[in-house]
Amino acid sequence: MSTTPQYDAIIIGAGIAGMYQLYRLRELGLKVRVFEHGSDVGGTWYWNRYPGCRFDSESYTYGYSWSKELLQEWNWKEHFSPQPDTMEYLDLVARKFDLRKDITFNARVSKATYDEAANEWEIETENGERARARFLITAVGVLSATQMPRIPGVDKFKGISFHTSRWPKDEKGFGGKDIGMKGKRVGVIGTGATGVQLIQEAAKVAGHLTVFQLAPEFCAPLRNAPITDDEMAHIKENYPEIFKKCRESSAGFMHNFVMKSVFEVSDEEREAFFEYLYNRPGFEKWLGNYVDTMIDPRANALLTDFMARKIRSRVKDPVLAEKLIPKNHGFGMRRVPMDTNYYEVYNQDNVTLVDLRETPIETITEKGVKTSDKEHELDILIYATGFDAVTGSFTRIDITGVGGKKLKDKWADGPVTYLGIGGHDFPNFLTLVGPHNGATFCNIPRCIEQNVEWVSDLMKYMRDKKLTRIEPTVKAENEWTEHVAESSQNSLFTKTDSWFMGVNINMPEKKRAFLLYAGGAPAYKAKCDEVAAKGYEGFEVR
Ligand code: NA7
Repeated sequence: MSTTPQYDAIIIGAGIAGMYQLYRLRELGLKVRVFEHGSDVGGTWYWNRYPGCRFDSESYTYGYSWSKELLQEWNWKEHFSPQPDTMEYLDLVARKFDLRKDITFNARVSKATYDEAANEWEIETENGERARARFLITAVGVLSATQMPRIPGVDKFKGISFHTSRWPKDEKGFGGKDIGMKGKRVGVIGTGATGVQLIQEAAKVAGHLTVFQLAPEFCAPLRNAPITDDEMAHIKENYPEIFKKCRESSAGFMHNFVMKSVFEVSDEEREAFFEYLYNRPGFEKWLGNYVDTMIDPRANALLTDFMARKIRSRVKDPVLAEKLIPKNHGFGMRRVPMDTNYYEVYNQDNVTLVDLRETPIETITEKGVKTSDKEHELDILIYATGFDAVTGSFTRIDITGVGGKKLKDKWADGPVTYLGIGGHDFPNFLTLVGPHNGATFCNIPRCIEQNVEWVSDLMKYMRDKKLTRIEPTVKAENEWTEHVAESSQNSLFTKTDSWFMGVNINMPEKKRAFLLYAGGAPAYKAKCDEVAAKGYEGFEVR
């Protein structure tokens, strides 16, 4: 008899999605085990501990909405929560709902194989541990497969060096370790949302900070502030309205596009509205703008011009300002990093921008970074070079479905999925926030809750009806994959290269394909609800 532990469901990952899925399946009375690579819960917030790491979502729209008690118990300290506070919150959730007892930590799942005869999945961790379950649910995150740059010599540097998502832990708290940047020569490679957050903090303390920029992003002010006791009391009273607003918005935020064209208003009115949004907190200047700024290139050009003028007004040296203004994409066509004083950092004497388009990196050396014109000597070198986005957290696991078919091969030309929640030849395999899922372009916990609740209802349905196997049909997954492509056609996201499009300079082998779902969270939820109401239409269930 096999000694491999047996469960009703195995969940991979103990981040926001995995923690809630565990709770819901346990409530159904299922025997569940979570396998988590890290040594604790938290997912993204466990791994990303670099200084400056924080939400770009309003904190009170980000927390779980499913426990009224938790909503009343927890006090957010800032409008955009810093990583240590978020980890403290997730620690509270884990303790309050006693989640850790069903999680195996330090256990990276490296292999998952569907056993057709038994109609079960078997997983194997890097440590060689195995487990079996009828259902395999992935909660592996969209941005968790760390991607180092493919630059010669990355292992040569003798100083302190790591990727931002591997920042060491502060053993006494919830945040990252103080690695001693004070007074040191610090280098940061990468200027995406992560690099922008880190650079602002490093510039405060480094003796000298050198930023290696390949191509700039359009950053916009976050306008964070502490939450007063009165504000928190008001938030607690208004949670139902806050979550309702998020549910009704296209991306799960409190912001929604203004259903008006930039061309319907006068130049003065448009400029005044752009200015108003620029002074508002969070993503409102992106996701609360005139609707055509994200669809019509001419409308986007007006907003882009406004944002470029803002950068010019914030950077003293006009030549440097031009280097910081993106010329290859318009505002909001790629993920917008949120800043506090990012552009002002470049007015400081202790900060240098190295434009890698002018002087590319040739190699990393023992002492620092050698660009085509000189060697930049450093004590600390941080890689803020991003992730193998969305699909990477799947393809880095050896996942085998029916007849030995590999998920990696199925997705070789871009993902093929049904609802971003599963695929043909992979029965009983459910991908929370998988590629093409509505949760991918969303204030993520809002859409995670929809995903988890839908999967939990499915589990209950199957149990009540004594069904044991569910698999999307080829027709359904082809139709959904086409719908994903069609619904992104109008959006400007597809008109430039970014991780949304699966483009990664360090992974030339990755095919260009839209990895998210741009049809909006309400439309996605409506479709999932319709599928369930029709007895899980598009799936073969038996
Ligand atoms: P991103 O947004 O993928 O940014 C990575 C950055 O690193 C970006 O500026 C890249 O330039 C740069 N990069 C990558 N490889 C290299 C090499 N080889 N040389 C120089 N520069 C390089 O990742 P983040 O971690 O900042 O953010 C990820 C998401 O996390 C973010 O969108 C939020 O949703 C949270 P490039 O863009 O290719 O010009």
